[in-house]
Amino acid sequence: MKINVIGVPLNLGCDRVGVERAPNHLRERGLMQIIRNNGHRAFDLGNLYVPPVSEADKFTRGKGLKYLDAIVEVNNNLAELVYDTLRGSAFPLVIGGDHSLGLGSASGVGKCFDDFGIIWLDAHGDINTSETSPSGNIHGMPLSALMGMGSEELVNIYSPGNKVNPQNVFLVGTRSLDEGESDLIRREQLSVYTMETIRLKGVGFVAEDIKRKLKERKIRNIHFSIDVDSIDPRFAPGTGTRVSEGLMPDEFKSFVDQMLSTNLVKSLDLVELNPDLDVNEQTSSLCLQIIDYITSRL
Ligand code: HAR
Ligand code: MN
Ligand code: MN
Ligand code: MN
Repeated sequence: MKINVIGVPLNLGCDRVGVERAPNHLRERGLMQIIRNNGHRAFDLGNLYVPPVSEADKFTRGKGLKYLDAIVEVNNNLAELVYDTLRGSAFPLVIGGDHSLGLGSASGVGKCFDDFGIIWLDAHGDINTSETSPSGNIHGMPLSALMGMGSEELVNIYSPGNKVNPQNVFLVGTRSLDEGESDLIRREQLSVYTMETIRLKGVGFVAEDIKRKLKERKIRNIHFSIDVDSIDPRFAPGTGTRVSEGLMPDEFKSFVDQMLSTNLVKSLDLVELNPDLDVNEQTSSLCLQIIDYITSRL
């Protein structure tokens, strides 16, 4: 398969330095060779340009949406690159950077496949709006905007309006939700598989349930957005918003494996690795293992 690696050195969505270094950090540790060793034609499309910002740019569009203009610009470019990659029959592997990039990658996928679904593997919901966000950090908002909720600048990234049907969105590994996020989940009746559910029923059950819903809803294409903070911080400490009681690495792999075995996954994000916060390169090594594992199954 042809795989296009797209680096997104974005930290404006989490408002914390370090995460922007992840794409180059992984390249320097053999990222491209790992993909090629799995038999793929891999192309490194480099890093997207992130405009320089000053502290004064942080609140120019209101307190609830930090660095909005720069984040919109990066995501417009990312969406186009993901769309072009899919049109060229290649697989976009998007390496973050913070999770606000999910806005761009999923929007690019949505232009190519109108019936697509999103699997959001994450400790967090990332479905705040500017009104419900406690932080104003846009990496906590991409999923709501993709479903057409929240500020119109985020909703209208790349193309006007919502990108995905809430029925086609699956949150997995969730264990940290803000009040407004829980309200939205209830209101939209979203499919959420919390860590509590996973502990009760197992990842195997969750994967099967998602596969059943994919069939039921005739979803033919999936964008898989993976936040490394879904993994328990004992195994993945190098990330900005650690939440305990996460997935064990083998549970993570088993879930990823089951999703890839559907053959419906058409693009993938790996986000929120922060090399500055890592301990003995544990998290970056794990990310490379994950990429090896994923690309061995594509
Ligand atoms: N829910 C919190 C907020 O909106 C923190 C969520 C963001 N953290 C992430 N995203 N790493 O998955 O600010
Ligand atoms: Mn196409
Ligand atoms: Mn996230
Ligand atoms: Mn997260």
